[in-house]
Amino acid sequence: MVKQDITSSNTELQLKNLTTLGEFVIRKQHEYPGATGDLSQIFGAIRLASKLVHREINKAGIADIVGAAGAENIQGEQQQKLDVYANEKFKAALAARGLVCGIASEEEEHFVEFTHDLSRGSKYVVLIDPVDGSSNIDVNVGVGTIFSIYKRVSPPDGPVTLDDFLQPGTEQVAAGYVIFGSSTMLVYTTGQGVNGFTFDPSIGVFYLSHENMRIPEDGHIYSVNEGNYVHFHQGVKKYIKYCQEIDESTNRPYTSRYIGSLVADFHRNLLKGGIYFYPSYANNPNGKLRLLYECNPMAFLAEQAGGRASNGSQRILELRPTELHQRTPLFVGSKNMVDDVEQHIAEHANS
Ligand code: AHM
Ligand code: MG
Repeated sequence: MVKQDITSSNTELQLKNLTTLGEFVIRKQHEYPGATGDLSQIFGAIRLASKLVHREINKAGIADIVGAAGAENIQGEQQQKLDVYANEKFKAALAARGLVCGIASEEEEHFVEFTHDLSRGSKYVVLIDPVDGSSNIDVNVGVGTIFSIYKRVSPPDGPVTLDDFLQPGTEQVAAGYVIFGSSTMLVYTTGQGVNGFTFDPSIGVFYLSHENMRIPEDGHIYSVNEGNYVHFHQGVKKYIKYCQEIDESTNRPYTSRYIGSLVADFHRNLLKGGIYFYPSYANNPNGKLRLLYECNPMAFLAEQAGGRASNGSQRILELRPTELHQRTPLFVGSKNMVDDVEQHIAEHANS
């Protein structure tokens, strides 16, 4: 991983060597003869909306953006003002470029078709969680935007259909997240590795800061809401106990870290090695997280970085979606850790 230094006192000189997100996307596009530049434009829209959300998040506390918006989304969860704001900004930015024919969002019950002339015949659909972990906003903890891009499967001259959105994760053209943390970063993949860009708010530009990100095969961090422990199935309980046992050869006990913000937990584990999991529990056989706009994009990123993502027994990317807001258990992160948890689950499948 190449890290570029922007902390030098001679910042102007250093900046000359930095690659911006826009330059990087165009450079990649030139590596593929026949590429139309559509994806570059979609990234332009995501970049713009991310900057607006960054600005708003950084005003949280002094502007009227913190707290509940007074409505519930389709999942029956309180919508935060920022959820509503971010949803509108991403929708508007994606609609304005005319390359996307519709989006599906955690904040909308149904998919939204873009019907203006500009979008007619567009080839792509976007699925998005505009602000994941938004309940953390009020307490100044990192949150993120998660996105996933597919080519539509319906004829471009007809209406957008549900099938355009209900595609398995293996069909993703690109996916990524923006983490609004101690700094804002955009991390994405188009299936050619994972790259991360750090936002310089003073000039409003994302710079390539983490090139070709790789997740260590053996991590030492496990991230789960252990408050749900009593409700977990036996295999998951046994795995948590395994993480806590002493074994010098595997560097156990592991460290427990849980922010409660998928993007932030995933990002840390991507950099340091670890596993994030949200299993099924009690009366929630499918866990909490949504397959299409939370799990699939993270699974694509994890695999592209050398990691794995599973629902406990199957590869997340191969699950066949049947509903827009479908949930699935998720185990994602360092390859060997996901292997281990799957093994524990299989061993205790009948207990
Ligand atoms: P959200 O999309 O409503 O924000 O829910 C998803 C979030 C994840 O970011 C996070 O990992 C998880 O829910 C936390 O849930 P819990 O508080 O049950 O641990
Ligand atoms: Mg979410």
